[in-house]
Amino acid sequence: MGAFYYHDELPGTFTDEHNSGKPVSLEQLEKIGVFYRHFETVEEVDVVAKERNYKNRDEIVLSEATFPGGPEALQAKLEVFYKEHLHEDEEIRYILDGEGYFDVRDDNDRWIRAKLTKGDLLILPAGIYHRFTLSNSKYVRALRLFKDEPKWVALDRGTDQAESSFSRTEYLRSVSVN
Ligand code: KMT
Ligand code: NI
Repeated sequence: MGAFYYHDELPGTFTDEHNSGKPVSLEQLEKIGVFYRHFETVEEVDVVAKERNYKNRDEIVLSEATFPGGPEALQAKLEVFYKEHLHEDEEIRYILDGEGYFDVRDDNDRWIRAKLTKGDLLILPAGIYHRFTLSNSKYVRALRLFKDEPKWVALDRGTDQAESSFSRTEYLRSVSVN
């Protein structure tokens, strides 16, 4: 089951839990356009994907044992995923096995951490700043669902491309009318 809380913002290894002890409700997440569901089967994921017109998906495995290039290459990949960024399209993540943390910015620019394990599904709206990391168990297998062509492009916070992107403008508009 998903667990949602404010990140403690303390220094240290980013794969640590960083639980501040301040919980976050699903209503709070919805206000910033983030949706959580728990599904036992991929068939249930398929229903959501169909409803929302998703056309593509892939499966990603992040583990020290199987990552091409080994543990160092995995660590480098994790650092990329942990850089604060946005995407131009909404996207769905569904955890098939293992666990991971998605951090999303709330409306006061504070980090909310979503700890996801097997069966958890998260919908991230286009234009929200976020980042991802494995936990200390260093293993996840997940489905990544894309509306159209897989868009791997991550626009890093602080760059003009991110700040002035259509998705960012639209995202800020959508949360301000909530
Ligand atoms: C993202 O959008 O940052 C990711 O897809 C991270 C990896 S998915 C387990
Ligand atoms: Ni991302």
